[in-house]
Amino acid sequence: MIPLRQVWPEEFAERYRRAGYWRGETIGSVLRDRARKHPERLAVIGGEIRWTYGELDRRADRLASGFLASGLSPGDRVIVHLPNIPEFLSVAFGLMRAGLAPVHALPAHRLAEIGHFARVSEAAGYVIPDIADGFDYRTLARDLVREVPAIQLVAVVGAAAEFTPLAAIEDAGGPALPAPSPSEVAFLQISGGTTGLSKLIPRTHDDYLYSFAASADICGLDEASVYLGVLPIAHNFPMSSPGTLGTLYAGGTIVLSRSPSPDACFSLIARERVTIAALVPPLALLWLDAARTTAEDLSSLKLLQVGGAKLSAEVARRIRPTFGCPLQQVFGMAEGLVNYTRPDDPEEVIVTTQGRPISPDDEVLIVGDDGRPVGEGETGHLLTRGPYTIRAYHNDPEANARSFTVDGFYRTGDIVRRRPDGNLVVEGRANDQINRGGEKISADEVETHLLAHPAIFDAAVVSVPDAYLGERSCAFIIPRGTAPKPSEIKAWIRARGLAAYKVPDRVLIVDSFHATAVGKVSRKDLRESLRRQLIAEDAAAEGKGT
Ligand code: OOB
Repeated sequence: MIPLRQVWPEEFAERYRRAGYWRGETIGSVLRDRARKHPERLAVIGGEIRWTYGELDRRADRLASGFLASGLSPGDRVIVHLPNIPEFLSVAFGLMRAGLAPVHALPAHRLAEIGHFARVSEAAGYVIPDIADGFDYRTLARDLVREVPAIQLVAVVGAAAEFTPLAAIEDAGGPALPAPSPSEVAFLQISGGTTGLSKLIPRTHDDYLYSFAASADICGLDEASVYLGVLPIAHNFPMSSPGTLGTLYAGGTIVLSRSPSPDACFSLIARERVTIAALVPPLALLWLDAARTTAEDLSSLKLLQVGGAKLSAEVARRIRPTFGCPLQQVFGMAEGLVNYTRPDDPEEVIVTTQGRPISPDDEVLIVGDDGRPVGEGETGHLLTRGPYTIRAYHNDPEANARSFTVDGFYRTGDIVRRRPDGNLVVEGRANDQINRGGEKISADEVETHLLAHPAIFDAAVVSVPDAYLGERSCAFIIPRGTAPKPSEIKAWIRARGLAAYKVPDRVLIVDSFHATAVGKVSRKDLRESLRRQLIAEDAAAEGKGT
């Protein structure tokens, strides 16, 4: 088994320790400490469940012992594939306390993605709900264990069928817990995926704890804070920016919503007096619309965060007047660097920028295509290095060679400029990642699955601007023989076991790629050319009123 590692050169590690960023504590110890201080305070609310700090802490301990008693050993990886339920937290803390590394999959992921995570992480366990959002995760587990026999434990929240009920693991008892080291990898996050499949991101206790603790400070969280988990809490944004972990760090209360809809969330905000919530831009639009006519009392909100994709200034401007609290733009990545506008920034900064880094030791480098730093205020590629930005992906030497400079800077793939006041403005992306309302799609990955279709000769997946999602995906298909229907092509992608958000929104059957596009030396140029052509054609069609 390839060990999990995330190592900074000693001079950096020393600097981060000396500055007090890395405190030599584990994520599990944060919960332990808060549970000792205020065991009776509410830690997490979800559905019918209301767990105090003491209760969450006890459940995490029991699960930690139980996982080890079930045959897993410290160092093993366990894919956590849970929706926004309190058990997500007891499982994640339980695994980390046992020295087992959670691999945080998103609820939308299906067999193609989960199988990939399982293989690359060499996972030994898989934790699922029975049924969530109408999908039976046990069928996915059956397919997974057939494909990846190394999975020895499938734990189910709810009706377990032939698998192991989580409740049984919690009651199993087990050995004394190991003491994970703060510089060890605590868990694996999933990258958005640029060239091909998602990479796995090993995060250490030291680096991650710093990122959510500092985020909690920046967002002014304290014991009175009530955080609404709207986006899937496995994602880095709602997990650590400041998210669920930042809330526990501050001693606040987490409220979990199973649905991001304004109906469900507004009544939770009113009932639990929610103070902070994190959204992606399309959700912010929905919430803005619904807030105009809602009967619910939203006056407890103190901060509304929006991130994951670019928020337009027009929409940003409407947040404060509508919700009566400041907007916070959040521009981050699972690999590390997170930028925030600060709650007391001038409105112009909040509305038109994506904020500035968490840490004084976040190094931000903006370079041109030639790799040299651009002039002050000019647009270029964002590279970054810092106390919570990784130096390497797990077990992927090629991606590492591509994604990191020899000096250890992470190439974010984002095109940005920095204003004189230090705030960053995101101008676009350099590579072929489609950002569909915060959900990231690799054009490469979808093309690979399209090309596996017997009636597809060639395929190119591009992003097209979309008023609601920011970007949508469009697949250009050159058929082999009789062209399949667009609906068949979409069904094909689903049947390949890909997450639904990766199904192309639009499928265009073409005889050949446009004259201007053929002969392009790279796929990247081909996609860009097709994208421009499509945008021009759509604009022309709109002009004609069709
Ligand atoms: C967050 O993390 P990921 O890993 O799903 O995606 C990272 C990418 C960034 O490289 C950038 O391309 C895009 O998502 N992005 C934004 C953005 N926030 C993220 N693009 C424009 N404006 C923004 N505000 O998405 C993530 C992780 C932690 C906190 C917030 C978001």
